[in-house]
Amino acid sequence: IIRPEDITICESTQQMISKARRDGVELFFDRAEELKPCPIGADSACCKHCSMGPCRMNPTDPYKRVGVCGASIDTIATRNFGRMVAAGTAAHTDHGMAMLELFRGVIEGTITDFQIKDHLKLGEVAASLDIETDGREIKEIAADVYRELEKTYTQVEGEIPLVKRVPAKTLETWRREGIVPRGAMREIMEMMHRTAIGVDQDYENLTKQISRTALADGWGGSMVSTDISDILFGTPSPVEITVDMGVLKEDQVNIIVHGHEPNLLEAMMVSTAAPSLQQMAAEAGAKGINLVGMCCSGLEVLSRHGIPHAGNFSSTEAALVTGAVDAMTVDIQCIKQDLHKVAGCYDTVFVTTNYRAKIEGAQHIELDEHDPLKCTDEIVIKAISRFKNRSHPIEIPRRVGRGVHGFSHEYIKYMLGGSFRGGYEPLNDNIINGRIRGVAGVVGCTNPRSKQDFSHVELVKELIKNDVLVVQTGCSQVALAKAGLTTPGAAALAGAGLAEVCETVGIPPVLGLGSCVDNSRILMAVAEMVKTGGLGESIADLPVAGCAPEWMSEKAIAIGQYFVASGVFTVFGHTFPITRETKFEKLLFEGLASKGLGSWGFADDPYEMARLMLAHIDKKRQALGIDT
Ligand code: NFS
Repeated sequence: IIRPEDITICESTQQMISKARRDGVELFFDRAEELKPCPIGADSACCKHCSMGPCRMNPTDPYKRVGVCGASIDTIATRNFGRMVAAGTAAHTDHGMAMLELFRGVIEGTITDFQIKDHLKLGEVAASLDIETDGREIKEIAADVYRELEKTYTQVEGEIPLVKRVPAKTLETWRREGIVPRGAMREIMEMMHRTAIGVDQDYENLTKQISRTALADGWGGSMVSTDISDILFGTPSPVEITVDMGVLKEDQVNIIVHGHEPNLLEAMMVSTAAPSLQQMAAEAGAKGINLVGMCCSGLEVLSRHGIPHAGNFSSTEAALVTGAVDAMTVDIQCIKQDLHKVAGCYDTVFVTTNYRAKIEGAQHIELDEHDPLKCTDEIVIKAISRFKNRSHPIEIPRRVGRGVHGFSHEYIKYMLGGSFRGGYEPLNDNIINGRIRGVAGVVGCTNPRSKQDFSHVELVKELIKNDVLVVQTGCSQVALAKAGLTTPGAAALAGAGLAEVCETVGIPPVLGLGSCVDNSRILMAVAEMVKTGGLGESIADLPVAGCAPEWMSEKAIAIGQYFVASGVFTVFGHTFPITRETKFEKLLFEGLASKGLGSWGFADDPYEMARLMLAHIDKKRQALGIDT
């Protein structure tokens, strides 16, 4: 039996693993131990796209065999990779579509519980789409923005609207390569078609569609999601937050919201603040109602409103083991089916709220945007009743981390430039003069197959020590927040150059940008860096790199591919879903870069990840002639 400290570096989760063992409750860490991955599947050397198979190749001798239809290892691995990208892109774009639908309801007046909150952002989005704003009503502008952004999904010809934000030379490369997305629905559909039995069997041709599909996520669905969420709920600006399981309160009604779309948590904020429900909680003997987020839902409201965050993907069951959670409510994505079962062990109310994501046997109370409080009020009432009847001993880990988060790319511009000359010049200048060596995005999931948070934290420490400014999203951001690296004081761990910049501006060396769809903010930041000048003409010229050290979701593969296709060197950790020593591997790891795109990298331990990223940053500095 593995010791908790070998499973995770998160002390709260360690403590809850021990408690779960005492309570006889199985967690996903236990199953990860029992269920060993299939080595053929892990190397993507298995094809099950038709009933002549499944055909298993030999990953150690990949060209020895072909499938029954004759499919080569390159065809098989590329098709598998393409379907992961299609699934990941579908997840982000469908999330963006839901935000867009909400926006349409607000504009048409059928949805009244949400409003257009950020007029400034609406104006900026409109301007970036060449929509006239002068002297026009907010609703008129919004309707035009809606119509234009809808094309991200439905357009069948031409280029998706937000490629207008892509630096000219990068876009030129995409056009030359034939990978500019037309519309997300079309790209995902075509990806699924071309990966079916007997269609596209040329790994290079398939890889072009993989890039085109992924770009429909990054510069399409994900970006729409971020923009619309900012317009409806406000663009984040720096806010101090608390994180880790110590944010749960023994004497309060604890409600955790876990998932991805911000509307559930936004509605829950209103319900938990309602005087009548506060009163009901008080009558039940509670000192208040404590609303807490987890995973990306949590990051959306942490950035915008400073709501506390209890932990990342690998801690969702562990939070229930505290016995202190009165209700956990979920919507879509990264919700483990066993949460329902673990919640049951502690009589925690567990509720699914979205028609797209029910769990067998779990209670479902649907969130209807036309009357969102009906759902969230009901959940709060159930949580209060669970509080009143608490029958399990409670053990809440004491740890609480503090940090500053909510760095939108707009805010980075403002903060570095000051109110009179907002812009990316100071960042570029500091990169050119060498105080900052480069910028790295460290993002993505945690995974029970690698020690939780360990690679995220070690990698980021290595990077900042070497004067690399780190930007973050997703579960990775939560890992660093728990580790205390998102405070301005963490500049003490940075190299002298980066520390000087951080101290002058008063920022942490690790900037949290939000949820996984907010990786689009990183795309916007790198686009701004190119447009500001001095660092080359395309994103591929920048001294930047990306990494998802503990990834697990297909969404992460889609994100990785859109960063690569945008020109960023992107390293994935612990496993990579392709067969080594194949032509497809060579294309992803070397070939794409020679076409003017970025490239993939892979490493197993965080120090090697850092070494690869630093080497790439230095190579780019050298090419720019700024390798002082
Ligand atoms: Ni991203 Fe958010 Fe976390 Fe991974 Fe899942 S919560 S969308 S996929 S596990 S970072």
